[in-house]
Amino acid sequence: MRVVVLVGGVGGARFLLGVKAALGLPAVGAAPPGSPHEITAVVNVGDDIWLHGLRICPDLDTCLYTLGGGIDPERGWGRAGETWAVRDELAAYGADPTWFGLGDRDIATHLVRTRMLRAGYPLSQVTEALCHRWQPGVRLLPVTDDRVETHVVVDNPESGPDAPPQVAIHFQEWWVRHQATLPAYRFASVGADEAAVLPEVGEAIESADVVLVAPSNPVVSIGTLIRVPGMAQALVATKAKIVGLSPIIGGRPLRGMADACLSAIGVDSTAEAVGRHYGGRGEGGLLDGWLVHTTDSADVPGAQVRAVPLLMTDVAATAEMATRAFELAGVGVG
Ligand code: FO1
Repeated sequence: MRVVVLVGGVGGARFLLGVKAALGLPAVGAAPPGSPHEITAVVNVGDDIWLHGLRICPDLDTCLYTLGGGIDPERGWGRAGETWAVRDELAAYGADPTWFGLGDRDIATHLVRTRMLRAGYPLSQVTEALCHRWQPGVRLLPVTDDRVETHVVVDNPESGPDAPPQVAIHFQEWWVRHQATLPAYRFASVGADEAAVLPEVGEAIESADVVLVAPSNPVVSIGTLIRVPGMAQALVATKAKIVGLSPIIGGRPLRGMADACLSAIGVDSTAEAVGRHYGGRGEGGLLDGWLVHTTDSADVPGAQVRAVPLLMTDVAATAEMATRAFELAGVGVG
C-alpha cells in the first residue's frame, strides 16, 4: 500500500512511528526488504533557518532522528546524548543568537547539509544522503526544494518615533526566543510565491492509496505545507482518501503551542474548529475523514468524523490511531 503522510515537527514524527508499526514495519530503522508498503513523509520546511552560517531544518531533522533512532525523546528534537560545548562557546563570544540551542552532535548534521547545499545539491537530495545514515524506513521528502520560511508578524518590540508598529520575525525567534507569547497578527510563508512543490511529492500524493494528515500544528506545519504552490492541485487530484487526525484534544494541543497559532488566525482550539479549518473535501476542503479524540465531537461538513483514542502514549497506541485512519479511508491493511 502506498501511504503519504503530511507531517510537521515532533507530533508528526511520532505519528510516523505508529504508521510504520501499523503496517507491520519496525517503528525505528529501515523497513525489511520486500515490504509491500511504501510510506512517503511530506515534511514542512517552514521552520528552516540559517543560523551561524548553517542551514537548520528542524522538522526534517526531527523525522530523521525520531525514525532513525537518534532523537532525544524528552525534547522531541535534537540528538540523544547531546553535549553543548559549541553552543556555550558561541555564547561566550556573544555570537547571536544564543536563544537557539545547537547541540554538538546536531551540528554535524547541519555541517553536512550546509556543505551539500553550498555544493548545489537540492534539499531533497541532501535529505536522501542524510537518510543513508539514519535509515528512517520511510521516504523523507521536503515539501519543496525551494526556500519557504514561516515568519510571524508581531508588535515591534523596539519603540521610537520612526519605529514601524509591527515587524516580521522568523518563526523560530517567535517559537523559541519568545515561546509564542508575543501576539501574532499573521504568519507569512516567505518565498512561497516563487516556490514549487517537489515533483516527487506531487507524484506520491497523486498515486497514493491513502493520504494522512498527521496531528501536527495545523497552522505552521500543515498550513504551510498545503500552501506550497502545487500541493493543493495534487491533493485535489488524488483518488486517495485524505484522512486527518486532530492535534487538539479536549480543547488544547498535547504539546507545542498550536493554540497560540490557531488564535492568531482566528480559529478556536477545538477538534471541530480545526477540522472545519481544513474543510471537508465534499465542500472543496482537504479532508475526506477527520479523527477526533474520544472526549471530543465534531461536525465537519463534507467529511466523515470518528472519535477514537488519539493519545500517542506509545508506539502501540499510535499504531492503533493509524489503523483507525486507514479504516476511515477504507483501505485494509493486509
Ligand atoms: N526548540 C526550543 O524550544 N529551543 C531550542 O533551543 C531549540 C533548538 C533546536 C535545534 C535544532 C532543531 O532541529 C530544533 C530545535 N528546537 C528548539 C525545536 C524547534 O524549534 C521546533 O522543533 C520546530 O521548529 C517546531 O516544530
